[in-house]
Amino acid sequence: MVNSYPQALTIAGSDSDGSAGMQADLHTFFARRVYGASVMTACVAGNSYGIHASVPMPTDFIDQEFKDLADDYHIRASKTGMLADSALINDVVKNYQAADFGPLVVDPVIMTKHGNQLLEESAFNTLRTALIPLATVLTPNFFEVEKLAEMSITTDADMETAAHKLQAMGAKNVIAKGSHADPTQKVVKDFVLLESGESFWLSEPYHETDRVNGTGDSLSACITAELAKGTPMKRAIEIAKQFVNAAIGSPIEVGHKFGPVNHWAAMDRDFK
Ligand code: PXL
Repeated sequence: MVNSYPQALTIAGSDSDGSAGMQADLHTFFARRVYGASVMTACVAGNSYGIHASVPMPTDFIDQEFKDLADDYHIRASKTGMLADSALINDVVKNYQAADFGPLVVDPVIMTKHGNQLLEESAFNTLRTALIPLATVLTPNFFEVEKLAEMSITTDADMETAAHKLQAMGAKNVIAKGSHADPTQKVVKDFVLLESGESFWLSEPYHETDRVNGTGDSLSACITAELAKGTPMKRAIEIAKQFVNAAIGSPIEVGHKFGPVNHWAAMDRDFK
């Protein structure tokens, strides 16, 4: 018997230590039982101490990666991760629009948790004007919400205003991720604004651990995997938040400093 699995695509950078980027996306697709394809946009050399080198892929190579998938595969949902610069964003936009790659989850990767810049400052506007309007879902972290909405956030009301600003840029659904900078906080709260105008906060316990590499990648990849299966948007977002919470809550000993999240702990779980 031949089994059939929905196919999803990550358009992202490779992270050599496997903790973030494309590798975290593919782990997540696997854990949610979705077949994962990848368009590699850049290559990053790093480990749990940080990123030490980064090279973008040539755009004609990226064009070929997209063409090969369009010619053969049936991609039901896609996500973007690290896109490095304006030329790369424009190239990804061109290729995404040239074929049917399903709904698009945009994780607007700008900087790692440890301060390595993964998107040139000069590309922020290209991200806003060329990519965000294509986003079925936009998944900025706290820092990216502030950068993209061009405002500082201190209250829940600020976060709600910023999410509406991002939706006004063209993203259909927005999940604006809350801060986890305070080691005494009890929960991490994300604000969700759906295409219908419905909005709500999602809250999960805060875990005090350094093993959180790949959190944002895994959240956006989990939403992508669920959309590939046909899960409704609100449910896809709820599952993703619980998936990431489970992956953070059960650390594994990989790397000596800022280790990866644990996709096994989150695998095949029935989330509420
Ligand atoms: O987690 C953000 C991220 C995305 N993409 C790549 C990365 C990282 C963080 O390290 O290396 C390639």
